Amino acid sequence: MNAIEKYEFDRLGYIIIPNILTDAEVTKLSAAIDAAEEDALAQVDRPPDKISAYGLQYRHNADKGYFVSGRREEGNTLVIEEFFNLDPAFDVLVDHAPTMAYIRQIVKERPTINNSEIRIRYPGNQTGSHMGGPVSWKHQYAYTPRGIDCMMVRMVYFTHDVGRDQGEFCVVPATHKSNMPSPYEGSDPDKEPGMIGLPVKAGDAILFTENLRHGGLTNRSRQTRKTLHVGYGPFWMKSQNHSTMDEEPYILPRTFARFTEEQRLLFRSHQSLLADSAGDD
Ligand SMILES: O=C(O)CCC(=O)C(=O)O
Repeated sequence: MNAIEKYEFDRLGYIIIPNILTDAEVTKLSAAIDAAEEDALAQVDRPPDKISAYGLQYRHNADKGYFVSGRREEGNTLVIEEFFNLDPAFDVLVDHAPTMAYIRQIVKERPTINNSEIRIRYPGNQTGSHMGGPVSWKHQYAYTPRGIDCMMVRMVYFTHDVGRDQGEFCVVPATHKSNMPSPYEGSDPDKEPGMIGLPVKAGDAILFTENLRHGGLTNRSRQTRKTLHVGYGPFWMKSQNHSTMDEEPYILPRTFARFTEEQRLLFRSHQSLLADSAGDD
């Protein structure tokens, strides 16, 4: 993270990072997302296995180790959580050196991955505005004697271009520093004053603090928008996926087995480290 990126992240609450993925990574991840979508669509007509605290209905594929909500239809989103279990093609994003160079600068305690979702937004879909201003301790942005000192942050990776009216990820810049919640009625990001869409190219990523007000503008195109979202926070923060909220990281033994020690550490919470050291006695 160079001095300009640091300044802009502090000032605005997000930065766009061009070309953080190589062309080869984009091709491989894009194919893996398409395969994950087809796999998940086969689950969505079953009765739900789990209902989140927000009322989202999830189907659990226990064999492949993911949870899916939503369905493929105009105006809807398919969200596949815990996608690292699904396909080794996604392993490249675990301990991804260019990503970690950013994360280590803004999460000051040992960072772990607390959220992983494939977000597939069909034409007509939008993501309602949320966050900004005073938020839960889990999402706070702070500047302390250690510098930028975030709780949860997220990296959104793009494997295809997202231009104007194609369901851009959107933000109200600088609301991570606001002292008040948004006073505007509703959560329609298309109508919210100050909300701006962020067009990007394949291979780019957007890094933002969860304290920032954000969402997704309506996808007015015929292109389905597909993105990979990976959340980070201090090691003692538990899962922030809606399907496994505040539980220990949900990584299948076979996923863990193929990881390097550095990759494993990104899923080792405080509790699992304590359990490991108890086992050493
Ligand atoms: O990409 C979007 O449509 C919104 C994503 C979002 O809200 C998030 O990653 O927290």
